[in-house]
Amino acid sequence: MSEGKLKTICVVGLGYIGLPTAVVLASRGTSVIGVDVNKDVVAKINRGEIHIVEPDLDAVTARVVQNGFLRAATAPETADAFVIAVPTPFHDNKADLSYVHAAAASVAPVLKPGDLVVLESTSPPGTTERMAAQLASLRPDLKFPRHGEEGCDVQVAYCPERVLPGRVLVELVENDRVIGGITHACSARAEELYRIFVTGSLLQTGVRTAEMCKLTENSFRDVSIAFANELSIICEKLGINVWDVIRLANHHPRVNILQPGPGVGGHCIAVDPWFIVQAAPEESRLIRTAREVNDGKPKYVLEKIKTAIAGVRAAGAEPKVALLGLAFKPDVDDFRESPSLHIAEIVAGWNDCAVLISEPYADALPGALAGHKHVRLIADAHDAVRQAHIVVMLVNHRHYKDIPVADLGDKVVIDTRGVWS
Ligand code: SAJ
Repeated sequence: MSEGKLKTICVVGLGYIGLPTAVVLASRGTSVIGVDVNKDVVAKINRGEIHIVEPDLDAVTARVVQNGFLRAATAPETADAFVIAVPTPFHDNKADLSYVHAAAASVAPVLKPGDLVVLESTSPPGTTERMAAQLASLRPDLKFPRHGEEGCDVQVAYCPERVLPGRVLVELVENDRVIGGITHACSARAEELYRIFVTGSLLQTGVRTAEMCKLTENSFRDVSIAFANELSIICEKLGINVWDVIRLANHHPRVNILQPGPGVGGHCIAVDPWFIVQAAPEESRLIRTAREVNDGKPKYVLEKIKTAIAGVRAAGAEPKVALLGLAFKPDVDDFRESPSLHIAEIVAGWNDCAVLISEPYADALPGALAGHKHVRLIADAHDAVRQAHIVVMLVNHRHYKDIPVADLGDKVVIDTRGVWS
């Protein structure tokens, strides 16, 4: 077993995490092979272009591809370390680990003694050890780690990503990382990899603790947002401005309440708590309830829109509803698991009002919104607001900051984000 410098790194999965990781590694002068099963994504990256929106990522990608440090391919190639950053969706109350298994199977044939394999994908506790066992069955000629057994040919670790979409290039470098090796030697080798680009602390621990840590972080945030969302419904019932309550309560030195919204979206916070519920269903009462509170928020917003539409119609007008924002959160182009998109699709499906959609990150109407005569994408948000009887603020994109409050004058305003409240 030779464990020299990590000169070549293969990143498997070039999505929202894998691509920035590959690019940042390459920007430190490491030779990186980025792997994705999607040929179009591979071709695009090899032209120095990117397929996601993330501040500054385009310029750095263009540079590292041009200077030869990053090359994309459709299959893994020989390298010193492999970083697996593929999706782990949640279907039918179960984590779907098929992409992790497929990625591990694709890496297995090119592994050699001294290599490191790190799983970054969010996973239920035990996944990394199962992945190591899968690699061992595919490569019986190599010794893979098992708990407590040092002296392996290939090191295997789990290191969750913790970056916030919209701030990925900064957080990839500055955030502390939890590194869970199957053995101490695995953790130490993985630390060498992350030291190439991370300036934050590298915190070594056991593999299952690292897996649970990732799920815990996102569940903590989900529970906190559920508290804010529940508070918003309580305050509305009591005729109290929830945004004032939160702002003032947060002056207490030990209180830090998050912001209510139209629901919780994205592929992490709205999903990861279910991994914990799946692992310990009886014991996860608070975590499950928080998920239910956050999942219930879009329905609450929809009821308000329905009442507003009925009010406009009762006053003798044909209702026009402006929906501002479809993304799962401000200033990103990501519509996955977006409560705002879900709300827009349901309003469009009612078929009883004109729907004027504003979404600065969409060139065309996504999903089930396309193809309806009564649903239009309006490029200028001011224009959508001016035309509408009902204005629903769903995503506080920075583009909406300069909508004059005076334009809202006689309209029914449903402000789920507290922009004008
Ligand atoms: N949201 C609120 N109120 C808030 C904050 C967020 O309603 O006060 C909503 C957002 O609008 C969005 C959802 O929650 O719909 C999730 O957004 P987010 O900004 O909280 O988180 P994500 O999903 O973009 O990223 C999270 C981060 N995790 C934590 O903050 C603990 C990030 O660090 C993780 O790397 C990422 O999940 C991930 O990949 O797991």
